[in-house]
Amino acid sequence: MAVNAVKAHLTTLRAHRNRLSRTTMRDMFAGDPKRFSRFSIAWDRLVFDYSKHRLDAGAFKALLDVAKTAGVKAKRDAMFSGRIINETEGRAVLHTALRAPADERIEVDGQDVIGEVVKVRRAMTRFSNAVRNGKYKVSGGAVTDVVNIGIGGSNLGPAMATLALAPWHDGPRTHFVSNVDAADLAEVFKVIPPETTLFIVASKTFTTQETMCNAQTARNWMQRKLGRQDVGAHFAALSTNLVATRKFGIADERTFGFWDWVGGRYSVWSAIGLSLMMAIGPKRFGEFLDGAYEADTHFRTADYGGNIPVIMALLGIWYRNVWGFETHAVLPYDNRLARFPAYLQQLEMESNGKRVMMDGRAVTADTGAIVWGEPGTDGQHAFYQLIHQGTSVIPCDFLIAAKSNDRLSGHHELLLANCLAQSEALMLGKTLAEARAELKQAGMPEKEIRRLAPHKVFEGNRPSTTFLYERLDPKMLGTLIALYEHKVFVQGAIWGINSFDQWGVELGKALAQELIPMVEGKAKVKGKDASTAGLLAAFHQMTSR
Ligand code: G6Q
Repeated sequence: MAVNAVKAHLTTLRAHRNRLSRTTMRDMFAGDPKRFSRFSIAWDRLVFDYSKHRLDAGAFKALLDVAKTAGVKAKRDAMFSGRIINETEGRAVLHTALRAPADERIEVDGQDVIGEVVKVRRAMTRFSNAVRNGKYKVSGGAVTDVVNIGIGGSNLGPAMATLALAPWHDGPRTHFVSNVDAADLAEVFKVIPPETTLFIVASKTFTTQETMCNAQTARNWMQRKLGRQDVGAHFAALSTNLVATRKFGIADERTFGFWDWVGGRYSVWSAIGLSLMMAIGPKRFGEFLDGAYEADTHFRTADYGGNIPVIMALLGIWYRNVWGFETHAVLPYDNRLARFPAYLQQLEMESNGKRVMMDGRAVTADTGAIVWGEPGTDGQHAFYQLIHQGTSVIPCDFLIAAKSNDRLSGHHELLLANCLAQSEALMLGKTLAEARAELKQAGMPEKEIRRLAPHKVFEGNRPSTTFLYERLDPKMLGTLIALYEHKVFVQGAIWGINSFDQWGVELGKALAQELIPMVEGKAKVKGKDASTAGLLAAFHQMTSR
């Protein structure tokens, strides 16, 4: 029977919440000069600061007890060893095998998987090298542009990581097309030279509507532009479905496989990372994997109390289930991590947006938080107002590098100061007395002070975590992603849900399929609710004008 481990501890956790409600982080910092060292973890390249949370030793211990009750360690070991933990799809969950050392041995159904992983990575490396050094030729010679066509897990990972690692690009230009909206592909068509472009069709199933539509349009466009039918050399595939890739006309030597134990949103480490490998090269791609492996090792070996993903997960549970905070903001002070919040949105919300437990019974407590965010400092001039003074409390993750990858003097100091200022302001807030004193100091008359001061009060006591890392490089990016992956795993283990299926995506897909002939006007609108039927009628009327 699936168990939600929070339930057993709820009374204790609520008592801690009630106790902590009577104090503030400001007071806790004032009363404990060691608070930062007590509530932070320092690796050589990364500091994880969780001291700005509504937490003290007692509450922290109570949270660690939740992880113990959930048996996180045993569940973690089951995942790493290739047991079928994705029960609704009957699959192992082994994205960690994709970054494990070549001499490790992990079996699924008695078959070693590492050998297969290494084989595919070697093939990817050979192909990437040939494309990057110009030995692989398409109609117009060496490849200058690579376009990854894929959606969801087959897009977000490589697109996010390719942007994040732009300073390491020394390969062909890379482009990403995901949306079936023609605008996405049309904008890329404007900038790519057809004679020297390579399309990578990335789809685990090779049946995804949007991807297949974009891939077919890309092939037709190439045939038209090049004036020939055979454009095979301009296409590669990343897929587990060899029958479909062959049918599409992509030769096996340009098809890179993976396995059903790699979930879409966990697949950037697999062949799905080919576009990234082409951009930064196989060596840097290897460092990206190494960074993730470092996080895996930490997750497997550190005690709960010193385990970064376990603490990230418990803080999420603390706020979601005990304080009732619904959303979680990811705020990278790192412009090249612009797509990181979107990537985490999929990772967290598709994994833990579940309403039943592993055994099918309805969950009895809230699961996955709503994840959102944008890079700072831009967000400061937009939505931070609500984080500071709105009525919802939004726990935040701040991410920032100690060293910038760009040498424009003065910028990074300003960026870092802003990042630290935000978490400080959220934690400290500003009392009415402080607001009044400030206005008085500025020489404001008492009547005005009384009118304005309430608007200048910041409640404070708003929680945040800060990740300060040495530099955003391939290895660090790998580490950061893997830490969040394990956070999601721990939360799923505690809630007793399956973090590795995604049935919620299916219903919309099926209904879209059914609607296509009605949209095309090839079938009568039948069996639809009044709103859908009304919108279809209006659509047909507008398009007939
Ligand atoms: C991820 C999801 C989903 C998936 C896309 C694309 O975990 O399963 O986002 O990645 O639907 O699927 P294909 O790779 O099969 O085209």
